[in-house]
Amino acid sequence: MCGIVGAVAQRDVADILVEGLKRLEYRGYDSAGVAVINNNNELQATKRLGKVQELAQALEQQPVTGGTGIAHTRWATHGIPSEVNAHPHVSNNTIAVVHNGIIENHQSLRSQLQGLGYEFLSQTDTEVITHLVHHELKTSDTLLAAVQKTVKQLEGAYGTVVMDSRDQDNIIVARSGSPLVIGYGLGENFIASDIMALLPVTRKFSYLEEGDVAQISRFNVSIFDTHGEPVEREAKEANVSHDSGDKGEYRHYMLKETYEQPTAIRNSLEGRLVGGMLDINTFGEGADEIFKNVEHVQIIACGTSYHSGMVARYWLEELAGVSCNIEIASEFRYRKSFVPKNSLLVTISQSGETADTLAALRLAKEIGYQSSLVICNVPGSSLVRESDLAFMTRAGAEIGVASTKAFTTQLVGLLMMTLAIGQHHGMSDKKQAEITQSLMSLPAKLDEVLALASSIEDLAEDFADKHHALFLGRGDQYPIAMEGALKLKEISYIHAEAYAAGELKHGPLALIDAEMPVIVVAPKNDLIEKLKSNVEEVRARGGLMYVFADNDANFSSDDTMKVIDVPVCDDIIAPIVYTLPLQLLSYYVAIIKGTDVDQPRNLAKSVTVE
Ligand code: HGA
Repeated sequence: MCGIVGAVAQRDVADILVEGLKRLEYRGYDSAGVAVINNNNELQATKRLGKVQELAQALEQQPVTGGTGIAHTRWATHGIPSEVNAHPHVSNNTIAVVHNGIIENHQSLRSQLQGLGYEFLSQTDTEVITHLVHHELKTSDTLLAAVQKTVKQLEGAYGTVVMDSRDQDNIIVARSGSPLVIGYGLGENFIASDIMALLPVTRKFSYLEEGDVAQISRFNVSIFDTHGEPVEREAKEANVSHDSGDKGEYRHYMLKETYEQPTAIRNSLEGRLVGGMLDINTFGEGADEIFKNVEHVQIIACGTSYHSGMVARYWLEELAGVSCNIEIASEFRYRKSFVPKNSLLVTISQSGETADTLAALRLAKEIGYQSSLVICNVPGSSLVRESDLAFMTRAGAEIGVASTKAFTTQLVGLLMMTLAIGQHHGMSDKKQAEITQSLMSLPAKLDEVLALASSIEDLAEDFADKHHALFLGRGDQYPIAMEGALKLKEISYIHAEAYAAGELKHGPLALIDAEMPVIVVAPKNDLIEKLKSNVEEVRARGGLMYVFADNDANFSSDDTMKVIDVPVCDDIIAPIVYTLPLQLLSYYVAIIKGTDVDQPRNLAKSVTVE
């Protein structure tokens, strides 16, 4: 959350900064700002409420010039979205700061600084950094030293970039809890919260580690660790395409990313199932040894990733015969939990920077988890660097805030992990072959599902005037019902709940009437007769149902039920197959409701704050 870009160059950087912000807008979009130092050593700061486009227009009308600058797109935590609260924040017309994270001791620092005569203009926690740097500079030789002293006083999380209008040659950056990546150019260097922002200007990147402070100038980058000792952070070439942030022919990123799922899954499978055999190196060095010793799996995730983890629990226990628990990261990290013997901690995160999940991984290491594995879409991210093993989902850049291809490729990774663990726990050759074949059949199957788009679009009309919806599923389709409900909430703002269908009679049946559409995920499987009884319970109470089912499940449309015919598929991959129609349903409902599909209100991607 919150996107940061900074540059020290020999050319004007405003356009680079704004382009970077556009590429980071998925991280926050309630306001945006830029500050650039001009040739007279003056700060030119422009901020706008709303999207980066508003800022870009303001800069077109009143351009800023200069080779050193910082920029920010905000997702508010402290203080309402407003121009005053937008970053960069400035102290005494000299020090400008952008920040991602939360300064937890901001109130006491604010009082302290007010006592020293500093006047606060915004309601943000960030502004304390600005004045603190200004204050520390009075007794420091360099901006670097002032920032080093400042960060020692900060509690909480930050990725921050600081510049001083009197010094056009340097910007200072610091990381603790929120990601920052340095981009290396020729006679120019950059900083950003994500490499996406800098792909138009460089391919060479190095990630800052926790506690690092760095001085970035045109020809040099010096990094210091938490003790102030100089350190090297390996620079690597990124092999992501420059255009991966492009919407192409699609109206929204979410639709593009929904349609990319067959390709994303093909990429995710490529080279990993060699001759029908899983290549264990897919998970990294030492995977075989780790999987051999696993007796229990603890999955930790948030949001959509939590739902993929829930599906994995069904797979791990049923297919691999290994016990598995799953917990939301923000709960796990703040309670004392029992660590079963020989437990593997599995985290799931699209960005690899999810603050709660990262904190949970660090805690797990402290409390005795033997090994860790992450399912992640971003190489080099914090979770990848800090885990023993990693499965890279290869979904490609996902820009739509509502996750689509990241989710289904996570499921692919989790199914491969099930296979890998199962191989060490007596999974039969037949079962292994079945899983492998199912996985291989997925891309073509998903192409068939996407062909349902126009009939799902027709269905969406029925939801336009609804305020609530109920999603039902059983077994490994229960988490898919949850994901369907989350998607609908996120982008259409319709209140949606998901229930394991067997729970209906324990409460939610009371809600059923003609105003509460009920969406049922119903592939033909061992639970179909049970699910059909639940469907009858809804019908008997005047409920209207939308049933996603294959032919073999034997549902037929009537006055109270519309059946959407989903292609028949293997049970194992059915959770992945049934995800797509629900994504499409949410998308088309959101279109009818006229919401901002890619950037729904109040949300942001890459949740780097608690
Ligand atoms: N706390 C700061 C930055 C918020 C943030 O990092 N969001 O992701 C603010 O509220 O401006």
